[in-house]
Amino acid sequence: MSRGCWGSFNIGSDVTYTWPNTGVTRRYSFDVQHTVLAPDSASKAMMTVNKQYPGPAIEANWGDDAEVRVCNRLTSNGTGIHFQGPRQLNINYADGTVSQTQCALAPGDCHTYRWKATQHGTSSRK
Ligand SMILES: [Cu+2]
Repeated sequence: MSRGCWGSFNIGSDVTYTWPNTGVTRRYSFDVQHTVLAPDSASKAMMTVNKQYPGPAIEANWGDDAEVRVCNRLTSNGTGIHFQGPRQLNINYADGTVSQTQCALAPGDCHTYRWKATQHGTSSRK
């Protein structure tokens, strides 16, 4: 419950250019694949991450590094993961927007996205 790990940082710190460096890396492995699920009671083929719907959450503390390995396990579609929310200052190559900041991952390809949680709070991805 202590915020002592933040050192001189606090909730009022300007997160535009400053953040703590915890030295902690949060690692995730995402397999994007077709899965038959029934979220509304009718079975249907869905594009999922790790056969889950909704997909897994990424959790990190302010100043942690995130490392997300994404593998395309689809049979015929290219894909990528766009991390809606985390700031991508000077690392837009890690933003995951297919056709804008990267080429799609072909079936069977994997890519590891790396970014730092430079802002605190909750965000969503799509
Ligand atoms: Cu976005």
